[in-house]
This record gives sequence, structure tokens and C-alpha cells, in this order.
Amino acid sequence: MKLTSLFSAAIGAAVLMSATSALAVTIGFSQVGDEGDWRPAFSRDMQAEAKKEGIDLKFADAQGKEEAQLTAVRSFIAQKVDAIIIAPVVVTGWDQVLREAKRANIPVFLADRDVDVTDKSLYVTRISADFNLEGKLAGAWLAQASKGNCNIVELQGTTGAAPAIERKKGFEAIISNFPNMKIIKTQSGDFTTDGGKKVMEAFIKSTDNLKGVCASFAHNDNMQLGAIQAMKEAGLKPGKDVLMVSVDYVPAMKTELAKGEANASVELRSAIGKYIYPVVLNYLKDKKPLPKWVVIPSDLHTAATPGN
Ligand code: GYE
Repeated sequence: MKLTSLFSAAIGAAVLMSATSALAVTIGFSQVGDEGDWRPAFSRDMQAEAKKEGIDLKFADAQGKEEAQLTAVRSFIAQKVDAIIIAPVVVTGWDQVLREAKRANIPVFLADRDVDVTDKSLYVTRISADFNLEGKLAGAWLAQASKGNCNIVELQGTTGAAPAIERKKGFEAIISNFPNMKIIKTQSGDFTTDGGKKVMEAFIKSTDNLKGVCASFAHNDNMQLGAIQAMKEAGLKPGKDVLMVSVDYVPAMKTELAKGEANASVELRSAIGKYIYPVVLNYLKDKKPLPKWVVIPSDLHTAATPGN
């Protein structure tokens, strides 16, 4: 290639690049943090899918703090992004900042967790699994496995977070049909392995080594993984002495199910960028109103039904 044609090729490439970056959609994504195994998998997927779609993604990790999310969203507004995606730490405290986004004409989408706002026009739609159904699936599995007789210890997720609220409600809705199923201890382990371990240690102490306890229901796998450690350290056999049911179906839990140290886990898909971005991109194109919730399916796995 001659120098002149090389030069014009370079100019052509530069023009092309600036044309695509001028067209590129910019999306701000405010993520909860990196607690557990599920959340980082979700973050990685959102970043990889954004690359595939040619989206300029501004990713902000809130380290589990809602104030950090509010700051991130305000900075996205100041940067005039095309759309904002939020996975909210807790359900409360969103009205004001969502009004600010609306005033700036920036559409907001909720991914994964929910918010509690009276004016639903403050966001376009929420794309997520049905946490209430996850709780119901866990409860139904346990009702069947225990034949409706079960004293349960519960490890709750982060207080005020949508999955903690809804998984509890769904689970309770099912077990309330069985007079001999009840939650005898419940405490938040903040969705972390460490939190789950500490809570289970406390339960072990206060129930004389889980005497009379038939099951541990954890709002996520990481807390259950911590609970399994605590039980083993106390000489108990999780999965045998006590039925273990939780939510997420992360790879480490899949291993525990295969080993028989846990019994069931409801799968929460983490590769959900492929559901989320098309909804956002289509909306940016046609501005057609959407249903307030785009539901991602959930299903329960045991060692016998590992799925793929
Ligand atoms: O189950 C848990 C994570 O928001 C539904 O958050 C999600 C939950 C998930 O910390 O592992």
C-alpha cells in the first residue's frame, strides 16, 4: 500500500470511529456492589453484553451503600447519559433522584431489585426475576421434602432489599398452608457468606446445636454456604441432619448439592444483560410505553435435577 492510500485509510477509519462513537448509546449502570458470587457474575455479564451491543457503559459499584447509588445516578444525569439502569440496594429512598432524572428527560430502568415509589412513571420498567415466586418454590420444595412438618431457621438478605422482602413473603405464603411448618429463628446475614456463617453460629448456640431444627432457608446461596461451614465446624451434617434450601444456584452451591451438603437451590440467572439491553435500546428508539415488569423465569434445582 502506498503512503497516500495508507493515509486516506487512516482518515477513513478515524471518520468511521467518530461516527460510531457519536452514535453510540451511553448508559449509566448503578450496581449494588459485589457481595456474594451472584452479583459479580451479573456485573461481568452486563459489561460483556454492553461491549457486544456497542454500548458505552458507565459502571458504578455502590459497595452496598444507597447514598453511593444516589451520587452515581446524579453524576449520570450531569453527564447527560441516554439511559440509566439501577439495581437498587434497598427499595426505599428513590423518589427524589428519580424525579431529577425524569426532569432531565433521561429514562430509568430497574434491573434485578425493585424500588418502592408511588409514582410508577418515574421509571420505564423493571427487568428481573420474580423474587416472591423464588420464595414460593423454596417453600413448596421444603413442604414436600419434610412432608409438612418442619421447624425452620431463616437467613434473611439485606434488610429492606426487594429480594429479602419478597423471598420471605413467598416462602411464608406457602408454609402457612402447613400447620406444622414454622420459622423458629430468623435474622439478616446481609447476603454474604460471612454474614450467613455468623447468623448460623448464633442459631446453633441458641437452639442447643439446632435441636429440633429441620431446615435452613437462606435468601441466597452465599449465606447458606457460610451456614454450611458453621454447621460443619459444630459437628453437624448439613443436607442430612438439616435440610438446606436457598436461592441463586451459583456454581459453589451446585457443588454443595452434588456433595449432599445442601438439598435445593432456586436458580437466579446472572447472564441477564441479553434481556435488559434490548429492552432499553428498543425503548430509546421507539419510546413505546412498556409493561412495568419484564419477568425473567426462575426454577429450582436439586442434585437430581442440575440442569445445564
Ligand atoms: O440473590 C443475592 C444478591 O438482588 C436478587 O442479590 C439479587 C440478590 C441475589 O446479593 O445473591
